[in-house]
Amino acid sequence: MTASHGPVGPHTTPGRKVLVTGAGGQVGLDLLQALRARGDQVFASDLAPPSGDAGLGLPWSSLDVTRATQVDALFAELRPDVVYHLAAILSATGERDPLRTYAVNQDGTLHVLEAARKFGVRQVIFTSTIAVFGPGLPPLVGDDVPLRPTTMYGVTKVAGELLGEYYSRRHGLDFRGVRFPGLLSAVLPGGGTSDYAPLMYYESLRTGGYEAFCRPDSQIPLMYMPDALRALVELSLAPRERLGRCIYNIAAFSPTAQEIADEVARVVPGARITFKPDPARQAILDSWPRALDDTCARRDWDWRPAWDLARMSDDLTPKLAALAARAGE
Ligand code: VAH
Repeated sequence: MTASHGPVGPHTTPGRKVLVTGAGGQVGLDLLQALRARGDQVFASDLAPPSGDAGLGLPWSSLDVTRATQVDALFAELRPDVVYHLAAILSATGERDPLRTYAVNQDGTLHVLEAARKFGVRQVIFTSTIAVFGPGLPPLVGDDVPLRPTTMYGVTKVAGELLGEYYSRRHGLDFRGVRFPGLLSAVLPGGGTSDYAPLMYYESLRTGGYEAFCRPDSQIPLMYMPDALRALVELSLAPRERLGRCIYNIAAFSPTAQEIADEVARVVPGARITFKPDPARQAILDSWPRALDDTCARRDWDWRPAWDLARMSDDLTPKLAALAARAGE
């Protein structure tokens, strides 16, 4: 279920007490390992903590972020220095139950920020997304392009960005975040619209092919998980005085779905990838950026992606092959 990407970055400020919300998700499981590898004292939380090896031997707490009393109680008990707030329902799942998505993503973020204020958390790191943008975008989308999302997921992520900035201004909370592209890793995604990209690899390995729910010319920014984890650590450790903003676009590569299919055919010979666009998810994809401008992140905290599509394919394919083999056992 999990993939180890090893230590992240050259930084050495060990001993931070770090709490991760939504730690059982696609980003969380790899982030826990990356934080532990760099010497942080890591505490994980999610609705239902995983059992056995899946919990990585870390201390886990059950946490429903929609319950302010639960969030307060956990923050009071642990008194973390830094909180990585990942708990969220993604775009595709979110459209099936918008009110639950609002409760988890919007109320949940407010509860985390409020608990951070009350219990002396020094820094909150927020995972935002390209889904904060909406239709009518320029070819290259900068940080300050108007935010007009069409999904409840996007709406709540915009609100999360603004709430965090409010807590930063009003209460001096050190709030920082990145807008993630669609992420690929050896942990399968859970209910996103960008899932066609990792599933092209995974289903080709598992079953010999995949019917993608988008058009071949669909194009959104994507990123390999090791870059995403490094961004979360490097942004957290960047000197505050260098940061001109709270939330940053970060980019790696932006292939079309056809280009990903061609790449999958290279690393999984014989893979049969077909396209059958699903109107709802295609409309979401068409409303998102084709490419992100990450100039501000490059300038303020020296962000640079290390992985492109081809290098990612070579690294990811054996990991997903092992996962697919385990799924078939
Ligand atoms: C989703 N993976 O598809 C998420 C995301 C790139 C968008 O944040 O909903």
